Amino acid sequence: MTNKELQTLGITDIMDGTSTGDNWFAQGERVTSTSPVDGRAIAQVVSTTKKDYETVLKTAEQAKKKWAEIPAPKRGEIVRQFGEQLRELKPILGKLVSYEMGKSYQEGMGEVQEMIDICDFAVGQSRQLYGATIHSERPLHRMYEQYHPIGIVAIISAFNFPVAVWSWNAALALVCGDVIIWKASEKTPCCAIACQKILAKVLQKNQLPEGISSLITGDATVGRWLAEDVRIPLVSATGSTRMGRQVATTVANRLGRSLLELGGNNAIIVTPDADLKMTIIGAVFGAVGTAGQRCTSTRRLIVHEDVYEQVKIALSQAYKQIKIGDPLNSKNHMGPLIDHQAVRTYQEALANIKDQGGSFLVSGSVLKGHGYESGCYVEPVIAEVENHWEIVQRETFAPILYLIKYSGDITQAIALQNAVPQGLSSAIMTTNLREAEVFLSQNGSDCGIANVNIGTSGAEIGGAFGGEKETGGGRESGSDSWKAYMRRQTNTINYSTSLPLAQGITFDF
Ligand code: UN1
Repeated sequence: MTNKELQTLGITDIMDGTSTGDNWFAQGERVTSTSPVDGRAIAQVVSTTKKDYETVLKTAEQAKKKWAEIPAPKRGEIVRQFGEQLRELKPILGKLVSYEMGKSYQEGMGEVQEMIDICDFAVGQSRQLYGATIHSERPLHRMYEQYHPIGIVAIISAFNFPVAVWSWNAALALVCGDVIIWKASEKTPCCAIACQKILAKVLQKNQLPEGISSLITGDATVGRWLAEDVRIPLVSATGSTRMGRQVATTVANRLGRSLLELGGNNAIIVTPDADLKMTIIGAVFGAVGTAGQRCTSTRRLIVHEDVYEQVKIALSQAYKQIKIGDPLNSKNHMGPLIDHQAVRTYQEALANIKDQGGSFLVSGSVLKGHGYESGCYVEPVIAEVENHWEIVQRETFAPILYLIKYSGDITQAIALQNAVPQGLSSAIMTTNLREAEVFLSQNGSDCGIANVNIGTSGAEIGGAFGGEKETGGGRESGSDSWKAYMRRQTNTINYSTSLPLAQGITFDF
Protein backbone atom coordinates (compact mmCIF):
# COMPACT_ATOMS: atom_id res chain seq x y z
CA MET A 1 0.00 0.00 0.00
CA THR A 2 1.57 3.31 -1.03
CA ASN A 3 1.76 6.46 1.09
CA LYS A 4 -0.34 8.25 -1.49
CA GLU A 5 -3.09 5.64 -1.17
CA LEU A 6 -2.99 5.93 2.61
CA GLN A 7 -3.17 9.71 2.36
CA THR A 8 -6.23 9.52 0.11
CA LEU A 9 -7.97 7.79 3.00
CA GLY A 10 -6.66 10.36 5.49
CA ILE A 11 -4.16 7.98 7.08
CA THR A 12 -0.95 9.64 8.28
CA ASP A 13 1.97 8.50 10.47
CA ILE A 14 0.50 9.62 13.79
CA MET A 15 -3.23 10.02 14.15
CA ASP A 16 -5.84 10.83 16.72
CA GLY A 17 -8.13 7.93 17.36
CA THR A 18 -10.99 9.92 18.85
CA SER A 19 -13.38 12.07 16.94
CA THR A 20 -16.79 13.62 16.95
CA GLY A 21 -17.50 14.19 13.30
CA ASP A 22 -14.26 15.50 11.88
CA ASN A 23 -13.03 16.97 15.13
CA TRP A 24 -10.09 14.85 16.34
CA PHE A 25 -8.73 15.21 19.86
CA ALA A 26 -7.34 12.00 21.43
CA GLN A 27 -4.94 12.36 24.34
CA GLY A 28 -4.26 8.79 25.40
CA GLU A 29 -1.54 6.27 24.76
CA ARG A 30 -0.09 5.69 21.32
CA VAL A 31 -0.81 2.31 19.80
CA THR A 32 1.00 1.18 16.67
CA SER A 33 -1.06 -0.50 14.01
CA THR A 34 1.15 -3.07 12.31
CA SER A 35 0.25 -4.84 9.10
CA PRO A 36 0.35 -8.63 9.41
CA VAL A 37 1.11 -8.67 5.67
CA ASP A 38 4.69 -7.39 5.94
CA GLY A 39 5.12 -6.52 9.61
CA ARG A 40 5.44 -2.80 8.85
CA ALA A 41 3.89 -0.11 11.03
CA ILE A 42 1.01 1.60 9.24
CA ALA A 43 0.48 4.38 11.75
CA GLN A 44 0.53 5.26 15.41
CA VAL A 45 -2.93 5.89 16.78
CA VAL A 46 -3.55 7.96 19.90
CA SER A 47 -6.16 6.24 22.08
CA THR A 48 -9.17 7.73 23.79
CA THR A 49 -8.86 8.90 27.42
CA LYS A 50 -11.77 9.05 29.86
CA LYS A 51 -11.81 12.83 29.38
CA ASP A 52 -11.97 12.42 25.57
CA TYR A 53 -14.75 9.91 26.07
CA GLU A 54 -16.79 12.44 28.06
CA THR A 55 -16.38 14.99 25.25
CA VAL A 56 -17.61 12.39 22.76
CA LEU A 57 -20.64 11.58 24.89
CA LYS A 58 -21.51 15.23 25.40
CA THR A 59 -21.29 15.94 21.68
CA ALA A 60 -23.35 12.85 20.84
CA GLU A 61 -26.04 13.95 23.30
CA GLN A 62 -26.14 17.38 21.67
CA ALA A 63 -26.47 15.92 18.17
CA LYS A 64 -29.10 13.37 19.20
CA LYS A 65 -32.19 15.61 19.23
CA LYS A 66 -31.43 17.39 15.98
CA TRP A 67 -30.73 14.15 14.10
CA ALA A 68 -33.86 12.47 15.44
CA GLU A 69 -35.96 15.40 14.18
CA ILE A 70 -34.72 15.07 10.60
CA PRO A 71 -37.27 12.99 8.64
CA ALA A 72 -36.17 9.39 8.21
CA PRO A 73 -36.05 9.51 4.36
CA LYS A 74 -33.80 12.58 4.64
CA ARG A 75 -31.55 10.63 6.99
CA GLY A 76 -31.61 7.93 4.33
CA GLU A 77 -30.32 10.49 1.84
CA ILE A 78 -27.24 11.04 4.03
CA VAL A 79 -26.61 7.29 4.12
CA ARG A 80 -27.07 7.22 0.33
CA GLN A 81 -24.34 9.84 -0.04
CA PHE A 82 -22.10 7.81 2.27
CA GLY A 83 -22.69 4.75 0.06
CA GLU A 84 -21.76 6.79 -3.01
CA GLN A 85 -18.45 7.76 -1.40
CA LEU A 86 -17.79 4.11 -0.61
CA ARG A 87 -18.43 3.18 -4.24
CA GLU A 88 -15.81 5.68 -5.30
CA LEU A 89 -13.27 4.60 -2.68
CA LYS A 90 -13.95 0.85 -2.85
CA PRO A 91 -10.65 -0.24 -4.45
CA ILE A 92 -8.52 1.76 -2.06
CA LEU A 93 -10.52 1.15 1.11
CA GLY A 94 -10.62 -2.54 0.16
CA LYS A 95 -6.85 -2.42 -0.09
CA LEU A 96 -6.50 -0.88 3.38
CA VAL A 97 -8.78 -3.57 4.83
CA SER A 98 -6.62 -6.20 3.16
CA TYR A 99 -3.35 -4.59 4.30
CA GLU A 100 -4.30 -3.84 7.91
CA MET A 101 -6.33 -7.02 8.55
CA GLY A 102 -4.59 -9.47 6.22
CA LYS A 103 -7.55 -10.85 4.24
CA SER A 104 -7.22 -11.22 0.47
CA TYR A 105 -7.76 -8.11 -1.64
CA GLN A 106 -10.81 -9.83 -3.17
CA GLU A 107 -12.27 -10.25 0.30
CA GLY A 108 -11.29 -6.70 1.28
CA MET A 109 -13.22 -5.43 -1.74
CA GLY A 110 -16.06 -7.78 -0.85
CA GLU A 111 -16.19 -6.25 2.60
CA VAL A 112 -16.53 -2.74 1.19
CA GLN A 113 -19.22 -4.09 -1.15
CA GLU A 114 -21.11 -5.27 1.95
CA MET A 115 -20.93 -1.69 3.22
CA ILE A 116 -22.33 -0.37 -0.06
CA ASP A 117 -25.08 -2.98 -0.02
CA ILE A 118 -26.17 -2.18 3.53
CA CYS A 119 -26.23 1.52 2.69
CA ASP A 120 -28.56 0.80 -0.23
CA PHE A 121 -30.68 -1.39 2.02
CA ALA A 122 -30.82 1.28 4.73
CA VAL A 123 -31.83 3.98 2.25
CA GLY A 124 -34.88 1.89 1.28
CA GLN A 125 -35.52 1.07 4.93
CA SER A 126 -35.57 4.77 5.79
CA ARG A 127 -38.96 4.96 4.04
CA GLN A 128 -40.24 1.79 5.69
CA LEU A 129 -39.92 2.18 9.45
CA TYR A 130 -43.41 0.77 9.71
CA GLY A 131 -45.47 0.04 12.78
CA ALA A 132 -48.79 -1.80 12.84
CA THR A 133 -52.28 -0.36 13.21
CA ILE A 134 -54.35 -2.32 15.71
CA HIS A 135 -58.09 -2.52 16.20
CA SER A 136 -59.09 -1.29 19.63
CA GLU A 137 -61.63 -3.27 21.68
CA ARG A 138 -63.24 0.05 22.72
CA PRO A 139 -65.61 2.07 20.51
CA LEU A 140 -64.28 5.16 18.76
CA HIS A 141 -60.74 4.34 19.75
CA ARG A 142 -57.76 3.85 17.56
CA MET A 143 -54.51 2.03 18.27
CA TYR A 144 -51.23 1.98 16.50
CA GLU A 145 -47.56 1.50 17.22
CA GLN A 146 -44.66 3.62 16.15
CA TYR A 147 -40.90 3.37 16.25
CA HIS A 148 -38.79 6.22 17.60
CA PRO A 149 -35.01 6.58 17.59
CA ILE A 150 -33.49 4.92 20.64
CA GLY A 151 -30.78 7.59 21.13
CA ILE A 152 -27.09 6.80 21.30
CA VAL A 153 -25.94 3.48 19.89
CA ALA A 154 -22.49 2.13 20.74
CA ILE A 155 -20.91 -0.18 18.18
CA ILE A 156 -18.07 -2.43 19.29
CA SER A 157 -16.52 -4.18 16.30
CA ALA A 158 -13.90 -6.86 15.79
CA PHE A 159 -10.70 -6.94 13.72
CA ASN A 160 -11.87 -9.62 11.28
CA PHE A 161 -14.50 -7.46 9.58
CA PRO A 162 -13.05 -4.08 10.44
CA VAL A 163 -15.47 -2.04 8.32
CA ALA A 164 -18.51 -4.09 7.18
CA VAL A 165 -19.91 -5.09 10.55
CA TRP A 166 -19.71 -1.49 11.78
CA SER A 167 -21.52 -0.37 8.64
CA TRP A 168 -24.38 -2.87 9.18
CA ASN A 169 -24.99 -1.23 12.52
CA ALA A 170 -24.14 2.32 11.49
CA ALA A 171 -26.28 2.52 8.32
CA LEU A 172 -29.37 1.14 10.06
CA ALA A 173 -28.90 3.09 13.29
CA LEU A 174 -28.48 6.30 11.31
CA VAL A 175 -31.66 5.91 9.25
CA CYS A 176 -33.45 4.96 12.47
CA GLY A 177 -32.45 8.39 13.83
CA ASP A 178 -29.79 7.31 16.31
CA VAL A 179 -26.37 8.81 16.75
CA ILE A 180 -23.48 6.36 16.81
CA ILE A 181 -20.26 5.89 18.77
CA TRP A 182 -17.88 3.34 17.32
CA LYS A 183 -15.28 1.54 19.37
CA ALA A 184 -13.21 -0.19 16.72
CA SER A 185 -10.81 -3.05 17.33
CA GLU A 186 -7.42 -1.85 18.52
CA LYS A 187 -5.96 -4.23 15.92
CA THR A 188 -7.48 -2.36 12.95
CA PRO A 189 -7.78 1.33 13.94
CA CYS A 190 -6.74 2.73 10.54
CA CYS A 191 -9.72 1.12 8.79
CA ALA A 192 -11.99 2.75 11.38
CA ILE A 193 -10.35 6.16 11.04
CA ALA A 194 -10.71 6.00 7.26
CA CYS A 195 -14.44 5.17 7.50
CA GLN A 196 -15.11 7.83 10.12
CA LYS A 197 -13.42 10.42 7.90
CA ILE A 198 -15.53 9.45 4.89
CA LEU A 199 -18.76 9.66 6.88
CA ALA A 200 -17.74 12.87 8.67
CA LYS A 201 -17.13 14.58 5.34
CA VAL A 202 -20.63 13.66 4.17
CA LEU A 203 -22.14 15.00 7.41
CA GLN A 204 -20.11 18.19 7.17
CA LYS A 205 -21.12 18.77 3.55
CA ASN A 206 -24.74 18.56 4.62
CA GLN A 207 -24.14 20.94 7.55
CA LEU A 208 -25.15 18.36 10.08
CA PRO A 209 -23.92 18.49 13.67
CA GLU A 210 -20.74 16.70 14.63
CA GLY A 211 -21.52 13.97 17.09
CA ILE A 212 -23.90 12.11 14.78
CA SER A 213 -21.00 9.73 14.24
CA SER A 214 -18.08 9.45 16.66
CA LEU A 215 -15.08 7.18 16.93
CA ILE A 216 -13.20 6.09 20.01
CA THR A 217 -10.19 3.78 20.12
CA GLY A 218 -8.46 1.69 22.73
CA ASP A 219 -8.65 -1.66 24.44
CA ALA A 220 -11.28 -3.39 26.57
CA THR A 221 -11.26 -0.55 29.14
CA VAL A 222 -12.79 1.77 26.54
CA GLY A 223 -15.37 -0.90 25.72
CA ARG A 224 -16.24 -1.11 29.42
CA TRP A 225 -16.98 2.64 29.56
CA LEU A 226 -19.60 2.12 26.87
CA ALA A 227 -21.09 -0.96 28.52
CA GLU A 228 -21.41 0.82 31.88
CA ASP A 229 -22.79 4.09 30.52
CA VAL A 230 -26.48 4.67 31.27
CA ARG A 231 -26.59 7.34 28.57
CA ILE A 232 -26.21 4.57 25.97
CA PRO A 233 -29.43 2.55 25.66
CA LEU A 234 -28.04 0.09 23.10
CA VAL A 235 -24.62 -1.52 22.85
CA SER A 236 -24.08 -3.63 19.75
CA ALA A 237 -21.03 -5.84 20.14
CA THR A 238 -19.31 -8.23 17.76
CA GLY A 239 -16.44 -10.42 18.89
CA SER A 240 -15.59 -13.37 21.10
CA THR A 241 -18.07 -15.03 23.43
CA ARG A 242 -15.82 -14.03 26.34
CA MET A 243 -16.06 -10.35 25.38
CA GLY A 244 -19.80 -10.64 24.70
CA ARG A 245 -20.46 -12.16 28.10
CA GLN A 246 -18.72 -9.23 29.79
CA VAL A 247 -20.58 -6.65 27.70
CA ALA A 248 -23.93 -8.41 28.13
CA THR A 249 -23.69 -8.73 31.92
CA THR A 250 -22.49 -5.15 32.37
CA VAL A 251 -25.22 -3.73 30.12
CA ALA A 252 -27.88 -5.99 31.68
CA ASN A 253 -26.85 -4.83 35.14
CA ARG A 254 -28.05 -1.33 34.24
CA LEU A 255 -31.01 -2.82 32.32
CA GLY A 256 -29.73 -1.54 29.00
CA ARG A 257 -30.02 -3.44 25.76
CA SER A 258 -27.26 -5.29 24.02
CA LEU A 259 -27.15 -6.74 20.54
CA LEU A 260 -24.61 -9.53 20.37
CA GLU A 261 -22.92 -11.26 17.47
CA LEU A 262 -20.36 -13.59 19.01
CA GLY A 263 -18.48 -16.77 18.22
CA GLY A 264 -19.54 -19.54 15.89
CA ASN A 265 -18.57 -23.19 15.51
CA ASN A 266 -20.01 -23.68 12.08
CA ALA A 267 -20.42 -27.04 10.41
CA ILE A 268 -21.19 -28.34 6.96
CA ILE A 269 -22.98 -31.66 6.87
CA VAL A 270 -22.01 -33.76 3.85
CA THR A 271 -24.55 -36.48 3.14
CA PRO A 272 -24.21 -39.44 0.74
CA ASP A 273 -26.31 -37.41 -1.73
CA ALA A 274 -24.03 -34.39 -1.74
CA ASP A 275 -22.62 -32.90 -4.92
CA LEU A 276 -18.99 -33.42 -3.96
CA LYS A 277 -17.55 -30.83 -6.32
CA MET A 278 -19.70 -28.11 -4.77
CA THR A 279 -18.97 -29.47 -1.31
CA ILE A 280 -15.23 -29.11 -1.71
CA ILE A 281 -15.45 -25.54 -3.02
CA GLY A 282 -17.80 -24.52 -0.18
CA ALA A 283 -15.76 -26.24 2.50
CA VAL A 284 -12.37 -24.98 1.35
CA PHE A 285 -13.50 -21.37 0.95
CA GLY A 286 -15.32 -21.59 4.29
CA ALA A 287 -12.28 -22.95 6.13
CA VAL A 288 -9.45 -21.10 4.42
CA GLY A 289 -11.10 -17.78 3.44
CA THR A 290 -10.00 -14.88 5.67
CA ALA A 291 -7.50 -17.45 7.05
CA GLY A 292 -10.32 -18.99 9.07
CA GLN A 293 -10.96 -15.74 10.93
CA ARG A 294 -14.61 -15.17 10.05
CA CYS A 295 -17.20 -15.82 12.69
CA THR A 296 -18.90 -17.80 9.91
CA SER A 297 -15.76 -19.78 8.94
CA THR A 298 -16.32 -23.48 8.43
CA ARG A 299 -14.81 -25.22 11.45
CA ARG A 300 -16.37 -28.68 11.21
CA LEU A 301 -17.16 -30.98 8.31
CA ILE A 302 -19.57 -33.72 9.37
CA VAL A 303 -19.30 -36.35 6.65
CA HIS A 304 -21.28 -39.54 6.11
CA GLU A 305 -19.16 -42.70 6.26
CA ASP A 306 -20.17 -43.69 2.70
CA VAL A 307 -18.47 -40.64 1.19
CA TYR A 308 -15.87 -40.01 3.91
CA GLU A 309 -12.86 -41.44 2.04
CA GLN A 310 -13.80 -39.64 -1.17
CA VAL A 311 -14.15 -36.32 0.67
CA LYS A 312 -10.79 -36.88 2.38
CA ILE A 313 -8.99 -37.44 -0.91
CA ALA A 314 -10.65 -34.47 -2.61
CA LEU A 315 -9.93 -32.18 0.33
CA SER A 316 -6.26 -33.06 0.61
CA GLN A 317 -5.87 -32.49 -3.13
CA ALA A 318 -7.63 -29.12 -2.88
CA TYR A 319 -5.46 -28.04 0.06
CA LYS A 320 -2.33 -28.73 -1.98
CA GLN A 321 -3.47 -26.00 -4.40
CA ILE A 322 -3.87 -23.32 -1.72
CA LYS A 323 -1.34 -20.54 -2.16
CA ILE A 324 -0.39 -18.64 0.96
CA GLY A 325 1.21 -15.23 0.88
CA ASP A 326 0.75 -11.50 0.41
CA PRO A 327 -3.04 -11.10 0.30
CA LEU A 328 -2.68 -8.14 -2.06
CA ASN A 329 -1.26 -10.51 -4.67
CA SER A 330 -4.28 -11.99 -6.44
CA LYS A 331 -2.46 -15.30 -7.02
CA ASN A 332 -2.65 -16.07 -3.30
CA HIS A 333 -5.75 -17.57 -1.69
CA MET A 334 -4.84 -17.00 1.92
CA GLY A 335 -3.06 -14.22 3.75
CA PRO A 336 -1.70 -14.06 7.30
CA LEU A 337 -3.37 -14.30 10.68
CA ILE A 338 -3.98 -10.97 12.38
CA ASP A 339 -1.00 -11.03 14.80
CA HIS A 340 1.49 -13.14 16.74
CA GLN A 341 -1.02 -13.86 19.48
CA ALA A 342 -3.31 -15.43 16.85
CA VAL A 343 -0.36 -17.52 15.63
CA ARG A 344 0.26 -18.76 19.19
CA THR A 345 -3.44 -19.67 19.51
CA TYR A 346 -3.14 -21.66 16.25
CA GLN A 347 -0.06 -23.49 17.54
CA GLU A 348 -1.70 -24.25 20.88
CA ALA A 349 -4.78 -25.60 19.11
CA LEU A 350 -2.62 -27.95 17.01
CA ALA A 351 -0.86 -29.24 20.13
CA ASN A 352 -4.21 -29.67 21.80
CA ILE A 353 -5.64 -31.66 18.86
CA LYS A 354 -2.64 -33.97 19.04
CA ASP A 355 -2.97 -34.39 22.82
CA GLN A 356 -6.62 -35.29 22.52
CA GLY A 357 -5.86 -38.00 19.97
CA GLY A 358 -6.57 -36.24 16.67
CA SER A 359 -4.79 -37.16 13.47
CA PHE A 360 -3.85 -34.70 10.76
CA LEU A 361 -5.04 -35.26 7.22
CA VAL A 362 -3.27 -32.03 6.31
CA SER A 363 -0.75 -30.85 8.86
CA GLY A 364 0.55 -27.35 9.11
CA SER A 365 2.90 -24.99 10.83
CA VAL A 366 4.01 -21.38 10.91
CA LEU A 367 5.65 -20.31 7.65
CA LYS A 368 9.14 -18.84 7.59
CA GLY A 369 11.33 -17.32 4.92
CA HIS A 370 10.93 -14.89 2.08
CA GLY A 371 7.54 -13.20 2.03
CA TYR A 372 6.64 -14.50 5.48
CA GLU A 373 8.80 -12.10 7.51
CA SER A 374 5.86 -10.76 9.53
CA GLY A 375 5.66 -14.15 11.27
CA CYS A 376 1.86 -14.24 10.88
CA TYR A 377 1.52 -16.72 7.99
CA VAL A 378 0.40 -20.25 8.82
CA GLU A 379 -0.61 -23.30 6.82
CA PRO A 380 -4.23 -24.44 6.82
CA VAL A 381 -4.84 -27.71 8.61
CA ILE A 382 -7.36 -30.54 8.47
CA ALA A 383 -7.67 -32.80 11.49
CA GLU A 384 -9.76 -35.92 12.05
CA VAL A 385 -11.37 -35.57 15.44
CA GLU A 386 -14.41 -36.34 17.54
CA ASN A 387 -17.08 -33.75 18.02
CA HIS A 388 -17.19 -33.84 21.83
CA TRP A 389 -13.49 -33.09 22.34
CA GLU A 390 -12.89 -29.87 24.23
CA ILE A 391 -10.81 -28.33 21.43
CA VAL A 392 -13.55 -29.06 18.88
CA GLN A 393 -16.20 -27.52 21.12
CA ARG A 394 -14.25 -24.27 21.16
CA GLU A 395 -13.98 -21.63 18.42
CA THR A 396 -10.36 -21.24 17.30
CA PHE A 397 -9.92 -18.26 15.01
CA ALA A 398 -7.54 -19.99 12.58
CA PRO A 399 -7.67 -22.10 9.40
CA ILE A 400 -8.22 -25.42 11.17
CA LEU A 401 -10.91 -27.67 9.75
CA TYR A 402 -12.21 -30.62 11.78
CA LEU A 403 -13.34 -33.75 9.97
CA ILE A 404 -15.98 -35.74 11.80
CA LYS A 405 -17.53 -38.97 10.53
CA TYR A 406 -21.20 -39.87 10.97
CA SER A 407 -23.17 -42.97 10.18
CA GLY A 408 -26.90 -43.58 10.06
CA ASP A 409 -29.40 -41.02 8.84
CA ILE A 410 -29.47 -37.24 8.73
CA THR A 411 -30.72 -36.92 12.31
CA GLN A 412 -27.37 -38.31 13.51
CA ALA A 413 -25.52 -35.61 11.61
CA ILE A 414 -27.84 -32.87 12.88
CA ALA A 415 -27.34 -34.06 16.46
CA LEU A 416 -23.56 -33.71 16.04
CA GLN A 417 -23.90 -30.34 14.33
CA ASN A 418 -26.01 -28.98 17.20
CA ALA A 419 -23.85 -30.48 19.94
CA VAL A 420 -21.64 -27.40 20.44
CA PRO A 421 -22.20 -24.33 22.62
CA GLN A 422 -22.34 -21.91 19.66
CA GLY A 423 -25.16 -21.47 17.12
CA LEU A 424 -24.22 -19.09 14.32
CA SER A 425 -24.02 -20.69 10.88
CA SER A 426 -24.62 -24.16 9.45
CA ALA A 427 -24.97 -25.83 6.10
CA ILE A 428 -25.95 -29.09 4.48
CA MET A 429 -24.67 -30.40 1.19
CA THR A 430 -27.27 -32.68 -0.32
CA THR A 431 -29.38 -33.17 -3.42
CA ASN A 432 -31.92 -35.08 -1.34
CA LEU A 433 -34.97 -32.89 -0.69
CA ARG A 434 -36.04 -34.79 2.42
CA GLU A 435 -32.65 -34.44 4.08
CA ALA A 436 -32.54 -30.73 3.28
CA GLU A 437 -36.00 -30.12 4.71
CA VAL A 438 -35.29 -32.08 7.90
CA PHE A 439 -32.14 -29.99 8.34
CA LEU A 440 -34.19 -26.78 7.99
CA SER A 441 -37.09 -27.96 10.14
CA GLN A 442 -37.85 -27.05 13.77
CA ASN A 443 -35.80 -30.00 14.99
CA GLY A 444 -33.04 -29.44 12.45
CA SER A 445 -30.18 -26.98 12.69
CA ASP A 446 -30.32 -24.82 15.83
CA CYS A 447 -28.29 -22.00 14.23
CA GLY A 448 -29.29 -18.48 13.18
CA ILE A 449 -28.13 -19.28 9.66
CA ALA A 450 -28.88 -22.59 7.93
CA ASN A 451 -27.90 -23.04 4.28
CA VAL A 452 -28.48 -25.71 1.68
CA ASN A 453 -25.76 -26.35 -0.91
CA ILE A 454 -23.89 -23.21 0.14
CA GLY A 455 -21.05 -23.02 2.67
CA THR A 456 -21.33 -21.47 6.12
CA SER A 457 -19.69 -18.12 5.35
CA GLY A 458 -20.47 -15.32 2.96
CA ALA A 459 -23.98 -14.35 4.03
CA GLU A 460 -25.72 -11.63 2.03
CA ILE A 461 -26.72 -8.44 3.87
CA GLY A 462 -30.43 -8.82 3.01
CA GLY A 463 -31.01 -11.50 5.65
CA ALA A 464 -30.87 -11.04 9.41
CA PHE A 465 -27.38 -12.02 10.57
CA GLY A 466 -26.67 -13.62 13.94
CA GLY A 467 -27.10 -16.78 15.93
CA GLU A 468 -28.30 -18.60 19.00
CA LYS A 469 -26.79 -19.99 22.22
CA GLU A 470 -23.29 -18.62 22.89
CA THR A 471 -23.46 -16.64 19.66
CA GLY A 472 -25.58 -14.23 21.67
CA GLY A 473 -29.01 -14.16 20.00
CA GLY A 474 -28.66 -10.79 18.24
CA ARG A 475 -29.66 -10.09 14.65
CA GLU A 476 -27.94 -7.44 12.57
CA SER A 477 -28.02 -6.35 8.94
CA GLY A 478 -31.10 -7.15 6.83
CA SER A 479 -34.71 -8.27 7.25
CA ASP A 480 -36.29 -6.50 10.25
CA SER A 481 -33.04 -6.13 12.24
CA TRP A 482 -33.62 -2.35 12.13
CA LYS A 483 -36.16 -2.72 14.94
CA ALA A 484 -33.35 -3.31 17.44
CA TYR A 485 -32.18 0.27 16.88
CA MET A 486 -35.51 1.86 17.77
CA ARG A 487 -37.77 2.14 20.75
CA ARG A 488 -41.28 0.96 20.20
CA GLN A 489 -44.34 2.81 21.41
CA THR A 490 -47.97 1.69 21.50
CA ASN A 491 -50.47 4.52 21.16
CA THR A 492 -54.17 4.37 22.00
CA ILE A 493 -56.31 7.34 21.01
CA ASN A 494 -59.84 7.94 22.23
CA TYR A 495 -61.92 10.12 19.92
CA SER A 496 -65.26 9.43 21.66
CA THR A 497 -66.94 11.63 24.26
CA SER A 498 -66.67 9.11 27.09
CA LEU A 499 -63.87 7.20 28.77
CA PRO A 500 -64.60 3.46 28.66
CA LEU A 501 -62.00 1.33 30.44
CA ALA A 502 -60.38 -1.67 28.84
CA GLN A 503 -61.38 -5.21 29.83
CA GLY A 504 -64.94 -3.89 30.50
CA ILE A 505 -64.03 -2.60 33.96
CA THR A 506 -66.57 -0.18 35.44
CA PHE A 507 -65.38 2.61 37.66
CA ASP A 508 -68.29 4.94 38.42
CA PHE A 509 -68.28 7.77 40.87
C1 UN1 B 1 -18.12 -11.87 10.81
O1 UN1 B 1 -17.27 -12.73 10.60
O2 UN1 B 1 -18.16 -11.27 11.91
O3 UN1 B 1 -21.22 -14.08 6.33
C2 UN1 B 1 -19.09 -11.41 9.78
C3 UN1 B 1 -20.04 -13.68 6.24
C4 UN1 B 1 -19.82 -12.21 6.13
C5 UN1 B 1 -19.89 -11.56 7.46
C6 UN1 B 1 -19.07 -12.20 8.53
N1 UN1 B 1 -20.80 -11.65 5.26
O4 UN1 B 1 -19.10 -14.47 6.21
